[in-house]
Amino acid sequence: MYSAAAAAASPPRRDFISVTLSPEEAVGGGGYNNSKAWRRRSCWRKWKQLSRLQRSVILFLFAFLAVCGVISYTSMGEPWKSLTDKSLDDQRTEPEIPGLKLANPAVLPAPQKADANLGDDPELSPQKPPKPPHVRRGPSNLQIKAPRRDVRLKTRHDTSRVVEEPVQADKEEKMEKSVISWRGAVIEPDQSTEPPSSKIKEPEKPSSVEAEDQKEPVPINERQTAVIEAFRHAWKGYKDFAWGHDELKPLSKSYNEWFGLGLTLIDALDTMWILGLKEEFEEARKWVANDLVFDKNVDVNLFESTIRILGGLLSTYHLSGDSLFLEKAKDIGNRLMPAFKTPSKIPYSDVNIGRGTAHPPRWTSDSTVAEVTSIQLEFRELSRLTGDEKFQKAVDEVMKHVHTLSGKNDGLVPMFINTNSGQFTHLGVYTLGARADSYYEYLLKQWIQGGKTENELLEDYMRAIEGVKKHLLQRSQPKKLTFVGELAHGHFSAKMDHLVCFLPGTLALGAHNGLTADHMKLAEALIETCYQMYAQVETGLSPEIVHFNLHAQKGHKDVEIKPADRHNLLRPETVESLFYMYRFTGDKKYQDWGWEILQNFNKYTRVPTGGYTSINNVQNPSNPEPRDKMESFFLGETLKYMFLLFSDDIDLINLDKYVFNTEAHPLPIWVPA
Ligand code: DMJ
Repeated sequence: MYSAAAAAASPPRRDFISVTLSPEEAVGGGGYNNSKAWRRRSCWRKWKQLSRLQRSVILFLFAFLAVCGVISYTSMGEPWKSLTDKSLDDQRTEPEIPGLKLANPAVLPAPQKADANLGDDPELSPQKPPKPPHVRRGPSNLQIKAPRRDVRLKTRHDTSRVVEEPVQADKEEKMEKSVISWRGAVIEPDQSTEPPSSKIKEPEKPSSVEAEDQKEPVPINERQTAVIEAFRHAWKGYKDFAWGHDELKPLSKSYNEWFGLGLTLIDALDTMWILGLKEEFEEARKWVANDLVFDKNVDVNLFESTIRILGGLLSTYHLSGDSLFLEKAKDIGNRLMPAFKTPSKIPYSDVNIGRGTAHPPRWTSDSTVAEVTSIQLEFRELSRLTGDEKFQKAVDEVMKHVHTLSGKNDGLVPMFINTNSGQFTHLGVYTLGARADSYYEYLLKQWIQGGKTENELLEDYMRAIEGVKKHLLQRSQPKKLTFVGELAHGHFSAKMDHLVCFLPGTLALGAHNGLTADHMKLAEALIETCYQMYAQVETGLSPEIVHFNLHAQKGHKDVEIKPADRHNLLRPETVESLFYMYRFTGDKKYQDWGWEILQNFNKYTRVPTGGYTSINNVQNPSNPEPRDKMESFFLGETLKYMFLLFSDDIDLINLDKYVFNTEAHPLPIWVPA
């Protein structure tokens, strides 16, 4: 601290810098008699002996040289500066992955830096999404806290199977703090999604409770009203003939039991909440409170019960704030945990939730890759809500392990993984369809859920999309539709499952979260293809699988359908992607396409006495051959995404606050406290 009294008492400090500049001081400054001083004095004398003209010339020369010096310094500095910038850029695009050229370069441009694309096409700006023509009710102030830091760090290092090199860990740590980058995706970690603090926290509250700033409700429009009507009709069938059972059989007016856990009812809970169906919701809630019992000697599929039941309960808890749903979620979560007790910690496919035992299917010790890697959003959220790290630890270990496995092809994964060895099996077959689909979806969504800090997930996702471009993308004839085929032992097949239609939505979500705008271009091309999978078919409904024509043939469309593939199970993937595309672009054509699809569901799958049914033949409008089954995801996903697609309220499940699990149950994105 500066004190005025102390300053006055102390002797003045001599500043000898003035000696060299002031001739008076230099001359009269006795006592400073060394050779340097002498040389300075003699220079001064010589200067004094020069004529005025000579001095002026010398001064002018000095001034001239000084100006030249400054100019040449700044112009030399530029190359150095740009060199430094370039080397930083190079570092940002690490790690380089060989062979990332597109299989069909004509389809899409090579990946570019995100910010480079921004200038070209502001509509596709990943950082600033285009303003859709929505009625914005203003941002809500949801504050969703990330899980305790110690949970996440421990899981990263505790794994017994994955031994991390300290250097790698160090590198990761550094990456987490600075710029996240991967081949063209340069992302500054969001301020609002910084890693959480290491403080131990109380279990978290539901997001609805923390939502401040409630806005005026946006009125429901005509198309949304039509979705509500469709939902009510489906619900009527379920209520009348299948109440409390897993699935409605609308034609035989009965039900199908799979796990015996009221699957449709639980899957539909948050849809009812979102659609504003209070009465129906209350009735269903009563059933959950009084009749939903997990203490049952029954085998359930880990993946299906996680995404539909655990996911459904968690999202309903968040939307309603009703702790009943969290209690039920904890119960089923705990009962599913025995699945992870395997030699490799890759979970078994089936669990007996009453006995607490787990096992693989009878014919193999393999699990499906999509299944073991698409339960993470739910278990991680359960850890965050309960403060119990075991759920997250178990599923993070699976991801960590899969990250290190060999047998991938440019980020594309095989379809099976062995629960004993932990290795991929049935190598050489790569698809974005059944058995692999949601692996890719959950890489991106976990990264988003966790606040965009878990770089391995992003790396694997980006690598995989490059793998898709390199090996699986082709264009059909005659319409030149971009589609995602399959690769079996080096042979390309032009087969595409309807399930793959989740991909445009996922790509668009990635672009919205700052990934390269190139992904958005691919999303736009693929959603057109998915729409054509409906539009080119006689009923206007997509079959389960299509084959695309690679060569133009007179009278042939792009889409060919084999007899065994012409069923439609009321699946959601195309409508799901239409929803994302509309949210991010505001292009009404996506709503119109969804509207056509809803009308065709009504025309060909609606059962007059209540409910909707899967059909066997999308190519026969006069007899689509009803299958007598309404899948739970029709209520859980298809109708929910329809309702959201037709909505102009971007705060109706805001995609910057929620991430949908693969069964369309929205879970909060974590942000720091
Ligand atoms: C749903 O259970 C989920 O969307 C899952 O990821 C894929 N299959 C069905 C819907 O088609």
